[in-house]
Formats: sequence, C-alpha cells, structure tokens
Amino acid sequence: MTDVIAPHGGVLKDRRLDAAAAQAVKQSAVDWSSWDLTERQICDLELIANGGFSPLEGFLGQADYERVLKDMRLSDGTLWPMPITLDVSEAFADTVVLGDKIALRDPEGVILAVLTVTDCWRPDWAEEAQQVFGTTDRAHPGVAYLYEQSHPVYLGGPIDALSLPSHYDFTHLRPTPAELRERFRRNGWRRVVAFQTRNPMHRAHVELTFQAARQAEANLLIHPVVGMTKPGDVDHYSRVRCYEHVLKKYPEQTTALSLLPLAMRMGGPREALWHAIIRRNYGCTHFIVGRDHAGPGKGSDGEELYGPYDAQELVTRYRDELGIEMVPFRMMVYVEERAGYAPIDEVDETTETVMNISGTEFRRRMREGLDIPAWFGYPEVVEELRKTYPPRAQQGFTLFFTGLSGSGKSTIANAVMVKLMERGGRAVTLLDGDVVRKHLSSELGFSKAHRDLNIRRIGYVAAEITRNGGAAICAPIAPYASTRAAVKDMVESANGGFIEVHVSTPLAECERRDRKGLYAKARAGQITGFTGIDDPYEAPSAPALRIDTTDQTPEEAAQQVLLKLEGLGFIDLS
Ligand code: PPS
Repeated sequence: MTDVIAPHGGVLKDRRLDAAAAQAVKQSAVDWSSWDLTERQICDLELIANGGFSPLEGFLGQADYERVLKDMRLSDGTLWPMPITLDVSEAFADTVVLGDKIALRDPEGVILAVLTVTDCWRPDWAEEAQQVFGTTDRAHPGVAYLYEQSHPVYLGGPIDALSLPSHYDFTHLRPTPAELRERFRRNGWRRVVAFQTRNPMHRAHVELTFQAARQAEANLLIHPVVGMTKPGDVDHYSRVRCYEHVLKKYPEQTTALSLLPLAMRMGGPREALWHAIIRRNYGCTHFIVGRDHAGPGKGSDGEELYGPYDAQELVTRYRDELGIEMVPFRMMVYVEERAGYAPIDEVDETTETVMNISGTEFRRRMREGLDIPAWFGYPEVVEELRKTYPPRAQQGFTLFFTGLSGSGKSTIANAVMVKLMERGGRAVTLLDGDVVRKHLSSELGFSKAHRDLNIRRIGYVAAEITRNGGAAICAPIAPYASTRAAVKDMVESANGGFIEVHVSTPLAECERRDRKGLYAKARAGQITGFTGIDDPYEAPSAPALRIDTTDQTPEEAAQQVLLKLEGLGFIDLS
C-alpha cells in the first residue's frame, strides 16, 4: 500500500495489499465470516481500493456517516458528500463483533478484500434519503435503492484489498487513478478536463466537450460510468462501442477515453460534487458540469426533483476546497441558421431557430425505425444503437396471458403460437401454466410465495427469450399484480416488448366449463386455495388487451391478439 501525493488536492490512497500480504490474508480468511458483496458494493470497493474514492480508506463508520449526511464532510472536516456504506443483513450482522475481520467476496466466492469492523449500526433510511437526496420519494432511483435493495445494518471500517474486482470487458480502457495520472504525465497533459456521462454521446455532447476543452485550455478525458447507472439506461457495452466511434471525431492526441466503475446514486447536486472529487483523484484538473447533472428525473408528483442548474450552484459553493475546477455548461442546442451548436443562453430565440431531439423522442424514433437526422447523431453511433435497439419488427417480445383457470388462456396462447410459427421470422416458445409447473416448478404448490416464485421463473425465462429476439408466450394464472409488474420490468430491461393480455372470462363461465373438474373439487373443499374460489385474483388494471372467451372462438381471440401485435409494430400481417 503506497499513498501517492496528488498534484491537485490531497493524497491518493491505494488500499491494495502486496502479493505476500494478500496470500497471508487469504490463508487466515478461512476462519472469518464472509460477506458476499452486492453489485453496488463491488463498485464501491473497487474505487476505495484503487484510490478513486480518496481519502476514504474503507466503508464509512457511524461518525463519518452522520457528518456526511449532515454537512457533506467526514468527521475530520474533509469534504465528502456521499455516504459509502456496507449494508448487511441482520443475520450476518449478528455474527460480527467489533474488531473482527470479515472477508468481502464477489458473487463467485473470490475474496476481494478484508474489512476490519470498527462500527455496526442501524441507519434511519428516511433520514438518509432526506439528507442525501432531499426527498423520501421512491420515484428517485437512489431512494428506491435504499428502501428496496439495501440491507438494514451498516458495517464500517478500513479495508485491505487482495485484488481489484475482475473485469473481462474493455480491459485496456480501465486504468486505475494512479495509472491514468501517470499516462497524463507521460503525455505532458498538465490540464485535463473530464466529461462524465451515462448516455451515448451525440453531436451536442461532442460540441460541448470541444468547447469546454477550448475554454479550459485543456486536454479532454471522456470518462463514462460503466458501473451502475440509472435503471433503464443503455447498457455499457453498447455505449462503449459508441464512445469508441465518437473518439475519432476529436483531433488526434487531444482526447482520451477511460471507463469509471462507479455505482451512481443519481443524487444531482451532491453527486456532482462527488463526481468532481473522483475526477480530481483520477488526475483531472477540470470537470464539466452541464444541465441536470446526475439528475434522477421526475418525482411521483410529476415535478423534476432538482432544478436544472442546482448541481452547478452547489459545486460553485465548494470550489475553493475541491482541488478541481468546474467548467459549467448550459444546455447545447442546434441552431439552424448557424448550422452548428451553441449553449442555449447564447441563442436569441426571437431571430434564430433552435432544434433539439429529446431523449423520449430519440427513443421513439429508434423504436419505430425512423430517421435520426445527421445534425443530431453520428451515423456510426446511431447504427451501433440500432443493433441494441432494433425497431419493434425485429425486437423480441413476451406475450403474457393472465386469467382464471379455465378462462381460455392456454387455448388462445396455443392458437397464437401456431399462427406466429406459420408466419415465421421469430423463434416462438410457449410457457403454459401447466407445462411450466411440470418442468420448471414441479416442487412448488399454490401458496402466495410459491405462485410468485413460479411467475418470476417464467419471467426470467421469458426475458431471456425476449433478449435474444424470440417471442415468449406465457399463459399462467399469475394472480398478483405486483408479480406481473416485476415480470414486465424483467422483460423490458431485456430490450423487448411486454404485452399483457387479460383473459377476462368470468368466474361463472370458467366454473361452468370446469374442464379439469377442479372447480367442483374446490367447491367441495377437496382443494383449498383455488384461485377465484378461496384465493384472490387481482385483475390487471390496464392490460394491452382484454379478451372474454364466453362468446368467442379461439380463432377470433387469437386474431385480436395478432392485430394488437401488429398495431404495436411487432409483426406485419400484410
Ligand atoms: S399460478 O398462480 O400462476 O402460479 O398458477 P399456474 O401455475 O398458472 O397454475 C397452473 C394450473 O394449476 C391448476 N391448479 C390450480 N390453479 C389455481 N389454484 C390452485 N389452488 C390450483 N391447483 C391446481 C390449474 O389447473 C392451473 O391451470 P389452468 O391452465 O390455469 O387451468
């Protein structure tokens, strides 16, 4: 472990043990408790270990945590705006005594680091959310993570790393802070302005970075986050391929691309300060803060959670102690008369025509295979994104039938499957309720927990089929709205469509049919917990389609589904 004196602001920590010490720790670790790190904790650990989070030497203890929440400072007064904590389960915390060493492992069980536990406490999440994010609204992704994914007990203490988490992708683009500083030094880059991004870069971004570099008289570092970003963002593999295209737009030897394994919190102003400190640690002298930096989007009331330039204001307030200079930027827009980009505050909208394509409009055009104008995006970047987000006619999808037993789900699903196979073009898989219970979920019963697990398994398989461009047709009862919503999320994050069809045939008709004789048994009390009889069915509130099969043939019902798929652009019936 060697700390390096940074050219700008403070000491660069390095918490990695040398090979001999790492080997010794590995041997002792067999007797220690082990914590399997979450995805976010692995990101945090990497940046503590490699110095990206200097001056942190581990996960925050309680006194530091409380001061960070209150004043954005560690207990010694150093500016540090984001709580970096190790959240663990109650059961695990119960096995830990202060002073213990615990092994921190990756999901494969490889020991990455040892934590010497100095603190153990139960945080107040409402307080943390309010202080850090300024809200307890779960529409904020950072707040949602806290309430829905964090464990209830925090452990604090210094870490010693045996190795950095392994990455097999883009390894040549992942220098540590010390390596990046050394590269800057070798290249004679004395002033470097960093650009943070979690999105693909289009012309506006390139213009902005050009102008920022010119203004700061600095070289440029494109420094995208590839750890965890906002749920629903473009995956980092596609983004990095886009950045590699964009890099060629800059004059040679002026600009570098390097990946940051950060887990973002979408904390707006506080996050901007944090990002600046991290870039200082990576050897940059300047940092671009644009409009709505690390913005979480809208709250549940439909209002933006932060003002568009709150982040710039906060960073300005702490400029004297940051050790890195902010280059503030207003939103860049295309000005038709100038055939070029300019910051919006430098445009006279009474005489000039401003053009912009919002993120939502961009996604709509991609989805529908529509043109993206050359003034907006580089053709190479657009082409790269089209591979990841093909138009709907080439996307995979999940057709999810839900309804009571005997409502006609399987019959319609089978008819639709055959029709799709007749047309060709996509691999089709039917995940029927009964069939799934035979092959995937044979050990499960019909309690709420087992039904949820059954549906989540179906969702997992359907999402994989969807991801690979196929059509998954599911036909379980799926009585619970929240579980169906979870499946929708899984499928949509696999870049495909989720089409919910409620087979709404009334209970009386299902019972009249009673094809399997199960309703009679349920009424006689021979089966308990039967959906619709003595177990709930939560009807979907806004399905893509509702079909009552009381007076319809299976062909008619299947045709309705195919027309819906055509209307959404997934198939072409002509
Ligand atoms: S769930 O709730 O979505 O997990 O149910 P699913 O896997 O679709 O159920 C498949 C078939 O199981 C039969 N069956 C029951 N259904 C509901 N409640 C109880 N208690 C039950 N016991 C057995 C029923 O025939 C379901 O088949 P379908 O195809 O819906 O008629």
